[in-house]
Amino acid sequence: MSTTTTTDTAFADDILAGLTAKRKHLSSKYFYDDEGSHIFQQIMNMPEYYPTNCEFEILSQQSEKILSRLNFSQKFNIVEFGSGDGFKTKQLLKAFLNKAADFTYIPIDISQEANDILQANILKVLPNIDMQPKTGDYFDVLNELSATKAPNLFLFLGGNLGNYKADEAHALLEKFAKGMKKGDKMVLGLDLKKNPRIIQKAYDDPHGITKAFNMNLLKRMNNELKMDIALDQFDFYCHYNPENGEVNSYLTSLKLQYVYSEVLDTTFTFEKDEMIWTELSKKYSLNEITDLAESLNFKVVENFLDCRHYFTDSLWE
Ligand code: AVI
Repeated sequence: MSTTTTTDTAFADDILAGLTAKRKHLSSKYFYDDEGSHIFQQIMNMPEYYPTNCEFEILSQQSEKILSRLNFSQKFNIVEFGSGDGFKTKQLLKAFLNKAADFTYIPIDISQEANDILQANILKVLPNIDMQPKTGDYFDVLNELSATKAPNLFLFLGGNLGNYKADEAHALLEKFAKGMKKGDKMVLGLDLKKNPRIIQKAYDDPHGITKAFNMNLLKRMNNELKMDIALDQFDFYCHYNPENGEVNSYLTSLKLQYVYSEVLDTTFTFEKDEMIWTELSKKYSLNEITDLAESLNFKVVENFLDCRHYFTDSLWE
């Protein structure tokens, strides 16, 4: 592993741990290399993948209402974790500016390039916005901000919390909470439980795009860990369980096979039909959201729902 960089080493270590575990797993956080991010854009454009349109509808139609529930009496910060291309957030920012709200928009991303693209996208339509992107770790930036007097509205949109296991989601929100002062608020985008067939179709899509999204991780392993995985010897499987609200996704091995990684200098064995768990996408009920908020000493101010009640932007204080 001597030729890898620091980040690559984390990737290599995690893959090694995941593929040597009794129940093999890979982390969905590694889906998002350039190609994976491109495939995720395609997922968001599929008619079956409803969350994007739902959140777009909420932020286009209800941002003024969100603003009215903030009760900030002075200039405030809008701090966004993982803003992507800003397609949906733009709707909220536009509505806030139309209401002459006085705020600084602070998107945080680990990638300078992502911040540059976002800034160009936002400034194209909202040239007068006060925007101060920060590049770095969420929590370093949170620490910096906790020293400022201005109230903060934190945004964690897109249903990203659903990709964390229950204990990790709790720990993440706890860390957010630590960086918040009294009066600060947070909007959390959360996907809701609904007719199981609708959820199943959003992930087990007929175009094979979600399959490609998962398979891309194998390609990434081939490239970065110098592995010789035959992609056609793996399949994709996912399943929504309405009882616990979990979509679990897997790569499955189509035969007994041995795969060598030059970087890890390890040969991995995959049994026929062995499953490698790749992703959790958790769906919530409104009661679960209240319980989660209360377990962290937050209060749900209001759930802003789309017209079909598929998704919520949940305002917490
Ligand atoms: C980013 N995240 C909220 C998506 C989700 O719905 O869990 C990722 C995704 N995985 C498959 N489709 C979309």
